[in-house]
Amino acid sequence: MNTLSKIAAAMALAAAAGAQATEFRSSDIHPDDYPTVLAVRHMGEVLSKATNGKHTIKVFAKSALGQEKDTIEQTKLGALAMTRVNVAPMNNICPATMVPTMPFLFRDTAHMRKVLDGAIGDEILKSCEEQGFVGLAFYDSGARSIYSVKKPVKTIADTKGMKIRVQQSDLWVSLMEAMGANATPMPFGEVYTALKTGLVDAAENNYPSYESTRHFEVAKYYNKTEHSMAPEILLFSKKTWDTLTPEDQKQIRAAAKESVVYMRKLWDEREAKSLATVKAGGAQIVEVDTASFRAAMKPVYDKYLKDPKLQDMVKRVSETK
Ligand code: GTR
Repeated sequence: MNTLSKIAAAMALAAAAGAQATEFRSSDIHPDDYPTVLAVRHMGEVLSKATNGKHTIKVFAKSALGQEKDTIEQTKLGALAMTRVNVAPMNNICPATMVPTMPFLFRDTAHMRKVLDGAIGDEILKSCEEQGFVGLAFYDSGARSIYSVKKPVKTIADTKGMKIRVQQSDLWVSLMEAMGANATPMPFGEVYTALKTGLVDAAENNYPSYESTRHFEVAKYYNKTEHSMAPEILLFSKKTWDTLTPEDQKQIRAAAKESVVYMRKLWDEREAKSLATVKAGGAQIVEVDTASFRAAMKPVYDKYLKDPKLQDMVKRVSETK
């Protein structure tokens, strides 16, 4: 074969590879009916339709492929194409994800959505690329509040000395320390037993997670601290991404964006449904003096926002109307 025909043969092979159908594997720790799982499945349908079945997504729910830290690692290596996680386990890896995690940053859901849908959201997603992740989208995760086993939390005096489970992120440890609590970082899947055996006195999450994990059965007081609106993030492996054509990448991004709209509707419905379920299951919803918590958060901002770029980002978030 002469050089030209060798090149032609190689190009034909590459084209055939590009046209090959690919099933992207994606992971989630939540059960099959959870909004994040349904959203990525929906994204798969949109993508399959847009690519005439060339690309599909298979979602492995219920931690089938591991806890969030494990699946992040697999995604970085390219062993897994996608993972849907909270921004918290990305805080130590991709510093800009700390911004939307910051305590009492967003005024409300509308503010959070506006920021994450706009330029700031894009900047944060893009910043994970250096670490090996293509950030595709943010999903809602509502507001996180502390739920406790033995006593309610009404002001910051009540969290003093409390052992509270947090996600695996240094920022989260400091956040709890600012409340006077002792933070215990651990994977999501271990929290039920930790609450039940007294390893921790409390944990914190949104209504849907409090409900789906049945944590409300062991920790009856759901105290509305609403201290963070740390969103979910959908990550694609940069290693896998770089093997795709620009057209495929475009379709994947578009399908991810579409799934955000779908997810929000599911999320709003699920929050209401979960609240009703936990109340019926005996949970007490406790009103909290959130100002006392808010006033104690300065050390967290000072410690984690030393980088002027992140400080500026926080400023722009506050200025977003
Ligand atoms: C949930 C979130 C999960 C995980 C979990 C946790 O709200 O959807 O991704 O972060 O909280 O607390 O570990």
